[in-house]
Amino acid sequence: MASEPVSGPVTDIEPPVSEPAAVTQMKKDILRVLRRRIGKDQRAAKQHDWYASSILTLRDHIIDAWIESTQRTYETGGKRVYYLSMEFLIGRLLRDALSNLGVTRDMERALASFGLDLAELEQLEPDAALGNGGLGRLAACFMESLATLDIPAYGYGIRYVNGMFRQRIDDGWQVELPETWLAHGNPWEFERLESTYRIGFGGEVVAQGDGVMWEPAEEVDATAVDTPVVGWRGKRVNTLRLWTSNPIDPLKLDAFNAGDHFGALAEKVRAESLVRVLYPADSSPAGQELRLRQEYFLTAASIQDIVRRHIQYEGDIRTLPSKAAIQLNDTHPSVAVAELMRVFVDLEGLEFNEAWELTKQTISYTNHTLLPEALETWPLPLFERLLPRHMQIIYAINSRVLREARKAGCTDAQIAAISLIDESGERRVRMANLAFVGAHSINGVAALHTELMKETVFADLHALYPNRINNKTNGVTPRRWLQQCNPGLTKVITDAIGPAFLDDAGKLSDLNPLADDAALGERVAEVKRANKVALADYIKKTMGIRLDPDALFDVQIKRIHEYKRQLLNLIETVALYDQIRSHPERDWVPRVKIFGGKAAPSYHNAKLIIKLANDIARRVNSDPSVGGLLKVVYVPNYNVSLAERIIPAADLSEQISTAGMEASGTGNMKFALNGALTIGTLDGANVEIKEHVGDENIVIFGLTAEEVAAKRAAGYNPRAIIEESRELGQALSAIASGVFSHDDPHRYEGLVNGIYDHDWFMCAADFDAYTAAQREVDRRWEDVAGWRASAIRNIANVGWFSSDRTISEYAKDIWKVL
Ligand code: GPQ
Repeated sequence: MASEPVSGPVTDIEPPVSEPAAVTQMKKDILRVLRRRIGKDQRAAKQHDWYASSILTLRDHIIDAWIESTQRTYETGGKRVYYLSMEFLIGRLLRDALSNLGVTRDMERALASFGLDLAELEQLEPDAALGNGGLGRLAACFMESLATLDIPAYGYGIRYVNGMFRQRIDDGWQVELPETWLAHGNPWEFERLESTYRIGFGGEVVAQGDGVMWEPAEEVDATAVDTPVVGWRGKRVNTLRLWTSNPIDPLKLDAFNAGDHFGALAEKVRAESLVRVLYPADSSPAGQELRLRQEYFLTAASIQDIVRRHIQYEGDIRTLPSKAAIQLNDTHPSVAVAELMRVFVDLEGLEFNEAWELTKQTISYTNHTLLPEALETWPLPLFERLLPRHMQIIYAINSRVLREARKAGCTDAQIAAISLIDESGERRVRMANLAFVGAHSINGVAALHTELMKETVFADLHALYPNRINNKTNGVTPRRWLQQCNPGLTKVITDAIGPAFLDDAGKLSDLNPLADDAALGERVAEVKRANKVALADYIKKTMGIRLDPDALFDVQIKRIHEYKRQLLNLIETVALYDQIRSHPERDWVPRVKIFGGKAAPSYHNAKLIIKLANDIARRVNSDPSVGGLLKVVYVPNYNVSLAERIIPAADLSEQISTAGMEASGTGNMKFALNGALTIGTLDGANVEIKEHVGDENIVIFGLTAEEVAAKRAAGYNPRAIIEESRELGQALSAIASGVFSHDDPHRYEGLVNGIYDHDWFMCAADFDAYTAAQREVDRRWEDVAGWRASAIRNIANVGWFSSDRTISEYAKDIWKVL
């Protein structure tokens, strides 16, 4: 559809006889919205006007259920869940809302009657990319499952004006551009000026009566902007409440009148900079003052909102834990522990001891990484300058905790590890320890990760408080990650086992008895092929690369991080390229290696890995001697919407992190749900995926977490391993000597030397096992019926990884709301 006026009758929307009443109504509604709210008639409307009208029409459907849901919670006095997260990686909402309300078909038909294609309009919606990767996407899946399970919940986050950057690949290098997702307004959101709270920074603590009071030096206003979150079948609509910041005094008129036009606006600029951009560092703390300000801004606004709501309806702050469960998504909002204490003690006048018990009962914390460099700490002087009262409270909590530790017989070394203050160098506040001591529940995100939490980062805290750590294996919403992104497969499954799995993903297991059914295998394969053709078309159109849809689509899409080992995959790709050229007579399985992902702008090696992937792609794709047996594609600007295109088209899912380093992974679940086989290490949730799908339906390789740790302890020598493995040595020297980088032959020397010298992520140690596993994949692929049966067994057995299951565990064990 071009952006041209739609021809045909303008006002005549008399329904054809066969048209359902809902469609007729939808058509009327869209036209009314187009006229009244967009200010256009059918002749003048452009694509974007139709898109906005469709969303606003749908939004009207949602509002009634939203108000009803909120009302119901007030009336029943139910406990609410508050999910505090610096990231919500939502993606597009139109298809999600249509599908969950069950009106996709109606909307399609209504739009078709105006000559419009819903699928095209959907492409106009920008991704809401208020997150980096797994952690933010998990929060989005959780919001959807909370609504689906009819649990009253608020997500609290920040309305970043610029979310995750847009990635362009220029000559193979990543270039970061600001993503302006709000440029055309956001039809989903509602600004709530009445929910505005003052947030302070800096200043000093002064005596007041018996106690003290914080007098901040600077203040900004936090205003709520709400987005409805529709659950499956529209049962409940919850609220995602994102905070935006406003200056208290937007224009200093005296300064302006005195000619200082910039100074007059300084406060506005300062307030706006707070929510300007999402920090693009994944699994590594930004360490900058603005980030701490953002964290406090989110936390303080949310806590005020929670407390205000509680006092308004319950009257007594002491009953907060029975009406509110606050979940901290990683340590980013963990200053909530000190903030809630400040509210209880300084503002509500409670005793410290009582406040402390209430705080712990209200708060719980999820840990998402064990990487020591990823654990957030703040320099004490910075923390104290920005949040002087919170610093005092943290000291008070610390002295209490350390007294308990002393009483329990902890050694000095244990006490040093438990302390909220890291005294080993420049003194720093440890946010993970603060979250741990201030929470009644600390959970990991996969079984292995949770066990490692107990043994490593939290060993001493766990010994002191042995009942707090628990596991909640991650999940993904099957609505977005099966039904919406893969309607073809959804239809095939429904035809095979009926629709019950739509309401309970566990029922996908009804596919198990049919796994070897040739007819079903055929249909699943047809859908997969159609998805691969669609992806190939997209790649042809956007990148000019032609792909063979009958080749094995081998996909690694995720943030670029050394521990995720895209480099291992690339080295194996080079080795395979070499093998194909040396032995063209062999029966190679045609492969397409698809990569995608963003690197943190300051992460040098990650950016170099992107360049390497692109250098390899250029060389391999233009080499006629591989004869189309190998293609390498780096898809630019990987995001939620691209994941929705790529995952349904994947045959093989690469989950190859160094064992012990990926807390869970959630992409692994999405791929399996869409019938891809996994090649992976025994890391994160891969371990549990293997248990669910069965050893024959997954390809596991490499060192275990235990072996990795033992090897490190024993003194790992990658050079010796490389000398033993001809293939690895050859691939590494090809990369290091500039075979893929004629324009700058030394480009990858440093990267390759890192593998020879320390190889922290053990690419060398796992290389031979990985190549062997890849050849095992080839063998399985050649057994067409066997592969199809495996794909079906993957789909059948990963229903457990639905975020509905995860959320119901949180609800029962941690929040006590089910
Ligand atoms: N994760 Cl700490 C992120 O995406 N960002 C982060 O800053 C941290 C963790 C991921 C983690 O790496 C994955 O293994 C998990 O599956 C994901 O969080 C959700 O738990």
